[in-house]
Amino acid sequence: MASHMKPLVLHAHAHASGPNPVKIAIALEALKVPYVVKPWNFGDDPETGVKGAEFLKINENGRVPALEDPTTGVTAWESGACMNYLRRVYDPGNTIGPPGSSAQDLVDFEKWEYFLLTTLGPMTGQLNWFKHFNSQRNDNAQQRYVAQTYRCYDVLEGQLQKSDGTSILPTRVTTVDFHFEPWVRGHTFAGLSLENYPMIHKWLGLMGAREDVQEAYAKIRNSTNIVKSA
Ligand SMILES: N[C@@H](CCC(=O)N[C@@H](CS)C(=O)NCC(=O)O)C(=O)O
Repeated sequence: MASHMKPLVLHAHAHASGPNPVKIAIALEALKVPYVVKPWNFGDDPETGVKGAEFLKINENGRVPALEDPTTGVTAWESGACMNYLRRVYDPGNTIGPPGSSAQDLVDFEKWEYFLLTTLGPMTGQLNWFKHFNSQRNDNAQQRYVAQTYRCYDVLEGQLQKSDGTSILPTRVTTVDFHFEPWVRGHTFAGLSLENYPMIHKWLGLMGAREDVQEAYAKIRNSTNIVKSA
């Protein structure tokens, strides 16, 4: 990357517990794009909270990730939009985008991206909510989201068989893998097991061994410029 470019600002959660900012950090690491992580608390503290006035100026939806690029003046939020911005602007050689260029290749890329964004991610998110955060115990809701998340794992397991567990789209790792990585890595927090998912287990091991993945987690975990705790 050009040495004169200003680092991008990745807005993330202060305690690195949310999966969505991690995806974007992995892509930034993979592309060797300079960035800093700005951590925010959950909640509505006006200065430090994702639902507070300062952060709502960046993302009116009050969620992380958000991504600011001082070189181009672009602000993005929604991890899918952040990811595709990075691909368009910082991956001219298409090293982490669709592995092929046919109409089918492009649809394949998008369908797995959307499957994570609309289905596996939200089902796991709801499971985490009912398991860890809902003020009332609701076994019925929890069971539904366990079943739905495992159903997504079934689908992912089948897809990974095509590459013998090396990448979600056959032939190479793409941003689709980056989208799935933190959600699947969080399976233990969600109370799920990979015992019946050998391909997912293998893929997660390979992803976790990558330098860009390790750096992404470390950088978000070590981000400290938060003003105060909520
Ligand atoms: N669809 C959004 C989801 C973003 C999201 O839910 N982020 C979580 C952290 S992983 C968050 O900011 N939660 C704080 C809140 O809901 O107040 C995306 O893909 O970026």
